[in-house]
Order: sequence, then C-alpha cells, then structure tokens
Amino acid sequence: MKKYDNEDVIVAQATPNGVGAISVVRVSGPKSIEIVDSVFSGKKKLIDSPTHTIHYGNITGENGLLIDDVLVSVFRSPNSYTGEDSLEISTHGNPLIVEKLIGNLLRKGIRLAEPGEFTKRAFLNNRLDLIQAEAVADLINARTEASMRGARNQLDGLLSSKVDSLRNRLLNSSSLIELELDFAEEELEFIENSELRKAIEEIKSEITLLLRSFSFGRVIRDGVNVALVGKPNVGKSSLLNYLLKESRAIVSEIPGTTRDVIREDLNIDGFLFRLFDTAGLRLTEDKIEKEGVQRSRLAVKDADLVVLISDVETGFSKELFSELCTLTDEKRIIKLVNKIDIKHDPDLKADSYVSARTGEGIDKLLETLKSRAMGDSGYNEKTAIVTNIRHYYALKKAVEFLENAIISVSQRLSGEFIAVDLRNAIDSLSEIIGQLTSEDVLNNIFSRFCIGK
Ligand SMILES: Nc1nc2c(ncn2[C@@H]2O[C@H](COP(=O)(O)OP(=O)(O)OP(=O)(O)O)[C@@H](O)[C@H]2O)c(=O)[nH]1
Ligand SMILES: [Mg+2]
Repeated sequence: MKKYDNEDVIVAQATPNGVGAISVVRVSGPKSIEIVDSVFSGKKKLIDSPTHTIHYGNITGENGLLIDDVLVSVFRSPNSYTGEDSLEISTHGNPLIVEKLIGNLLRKGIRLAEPGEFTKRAFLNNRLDLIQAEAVADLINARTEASMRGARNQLDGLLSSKVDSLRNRLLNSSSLIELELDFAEEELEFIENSELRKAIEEIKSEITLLLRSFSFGRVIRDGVNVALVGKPNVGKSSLLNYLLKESRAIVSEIPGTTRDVIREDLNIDGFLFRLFDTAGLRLTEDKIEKEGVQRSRLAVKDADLVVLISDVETGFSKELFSELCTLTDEKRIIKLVNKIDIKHDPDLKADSYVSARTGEGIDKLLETLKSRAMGDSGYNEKTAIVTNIRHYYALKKAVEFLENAIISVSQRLSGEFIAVDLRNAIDSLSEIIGQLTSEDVLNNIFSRFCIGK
C-alpha cells in the first residue's frame, strides 16, 4: 500500500449548510493544528494540546476582528478519522460565520476539500479499507433501518475480514505452488493435487455464497422495486392507496383511470419497497392510454417484483401472464387476487388474496413481499453480505479464475497455469478491499461522497 504523502491541509464544513444550533468545520493535514492556532486565541495554544482535547476560544479574522467564539477539538495523527493531525471547529450555526471562518483559513494556505476527501485520506492512511470507506457513504445515505444496519455491518468489517481471510487462504495455496515451481528440477511436491483442488473448491463455494447474498444485500441497501400491474379496474390503485394509508392515486369504477406511473415508497419492517402503480394493461385506441400501457411495460421491466393483480370477477388471463413473462423473469411475478370481500372463488389460484377495500389479507401480502424480496438469505447480524455492485463483480471475477484453476488442477496442467489463475483471483479480492485499486476507481468512489466527509 502506498503511503500517503499529500502535504495539503484541507477544510470543509462537516454539517449541512444552513442555520442550526452549531456548525462544524473540519480541518485535516500536516500543520493543520499550527495553522488553526494562528487564528485562534484560547487559554492554551492548540499546538501544546494533547490529542482528543477540546478548547474554548475566539477565532479572529483579518484586522483581528472576532469571527466567533468556538470549541476546537484536536486530534493528533495517527489517532484521528483521517489518520492525520486534524481539528473540528464548532461554531454558532450560522452560514455567514462558517463562510467567514473557512475564508479566513483559505487565506492561511489551507484549501477546500474535495467530496469524500477526508474519508479518502482515512483509506490511504489505512484507517479504513475500501469496503469500509464505501460503507461510510452508505451509512450516511441510508434511509431505512435495514440499509442502516447493512452499512453498519460493512463498516464493522464483516465483509472485509471475510474477503481478507479468503484472500489469505488463496495466498497460502498459491505460495505452495510457486514454491514447487522454484524447485521444479527436484520434483518436490509441497501440496498434493487433490488437497489443492479441495482447498480451491472450498474457497470458491464460500465466494459463491457471498455472491448469493447480493440479492438480499441490494434489497437492504437500495430497496425493492415493485410494479403493480394487471387489467384495468382490478384495483391496482386501490391497493396502492391502502398500502400507503392515503388516497394517493385516483380510484374510479371507470376502466383506464390510471395513465401515468405513480411511484411511492413504502417501509415494511424497516425495508424499503418502491411501489409503482401502473395503467391497466389492455388494447386501446386512446392515444394517452396507449402511452400509459407502454409505461406499464417499462415498469415491469425495471421491477424486482411484479404483482400481477386480478379481481375475483375477471381471474387471470393466460395471454397477459405470457406477455409479462416476455418482459420479466417468471420468478419475479406474484399473482394476487383482489376484491375477496365480494366473493371467494376457491378455483382461482394465486400467491396472495386481498381486499383493498377491507384490508383483509394485506398483512399476509406484506409477508409475501418481504420473503420474496429477501429470498433464502439466512441473513443475521453476524453474516457478511455483499451490498455493493463493485464488490459483486469483483467476487464474480474471482470465481471465474478459481474455476479455471480447478480445471487446470484436475487436468494436471503445469503449476504455472494454476499459479496465474490463483494470482488473478487474489488480485480480484484485493481490488475489493482496495489493495490493488486504480486511481480512477478510487476517484469514482470518493467523488460520490458529500463534501466534508
Ligand atoms: N369491492 C371491492 N371493490 C374494489 C376493491 N378494490 C378496488 N375496488 C373498486 O374497483 C374499482 C377500480 O379500482 P381502481 O383501484 O381504480 O382500479 P385500477 O386497477 O387502478 O384501474 P385502472 O387504473 O383503470 O387500471 C373502483 O370502483 C374501486 O372502488 C376491493 O377490494 N373490493
Ligand atoms: Mg388505477
């Protein structure tokens, strides 16, 4: 890992812009304490203060004019978020004060931080690995209990330590093969063929398990898109309204009421479901309705789950079901019968039976949605899960290399072939933790952070 050698001192507001009780301005970099000290007057010099101490005093600007009385927290390298000397200045929560304070520091040779630059420095100084750095952004952006817990899981290093241990096991195997190559002339065998194969297969199956956790990981992090579709008048909008507990979409007995796709978020036990109410699917000459039907089809394509709704009168049409299967995977479709308050038809087979009028069956529907979204994840707080698509693809690449390696081992090919595949698999795992990650990828990751983080 390259050592971080940036001499720049950076500054940014860490709290949201606007009026509040306090605002916090963050400063980090070598000489940051000295520089802030030059505009600060308190009982004691900041330079002489130990790490993790808080100091009250005045910050003055040009001409010695008071900007604000503040509290300054001092963190010394390496025991700070960034790993560098850094400070947090708490001012009164007025944007004008913050602007003046930052302006004053810029004049002293400090520069504005880029988005995510504090976290990037933490990563480059080995305070966090890349998975954890990405989790910081996820934690800040989490909007549901589940996504918050997922980000916490990553920040605590569950996935990091799993990937790291898989990587170390691969390193072990590959170093034995490389050793054999070094002693090729003596024909020494450091690891038996069957043993090697078993070791690689075990690692491969553990990575495959991680890959499988991604569908659930994505649910946790990004939520689930659910399209409500069906023929006109079956009660799609009524169901949306019932689930949201508000009269969001227009409901009427006239078929073809809904034209636009209506999107609303629903929180089910801390998991985010994005519901899309759509125009009823039918052949129509009406220009606007036609466009609506087209949009319904797009919603089906984008959906993680498709609730195909019929009512007790109409039942399911085979044609409609087949059409949906051309737009989405059959496994994503949940068949639902609505209006069971009118009558109950035991011959009408479906995954869910509800009444959007009385609410009967809705609790069960929520359970069905939740369990379908999560699959058989077997997830608990202690399992490592993959929530990030970058990690997913790197793990997938690792599996492909391991598959090649297994083929080479079983064909008893020369150790060189096996060594190359194992090396590539190791590199894929290293990319995830950030040990072998290109500057472009890093910039891309950190540019998505907010400024001040
Ligand atoms: N009895 C009964 N009537 C319902 C139920 N759900 C909806 N309805 C009625 O069915 C009619 C159609 O409801 P909507 O929610 O507008 O149906 P939709 O599927 O959105 O229809 P379009 O937008 O035209 O495709 C309305 O008159 C509703 O009051 C239910 O569970 N029971
Ligand atoms: Mg509707």
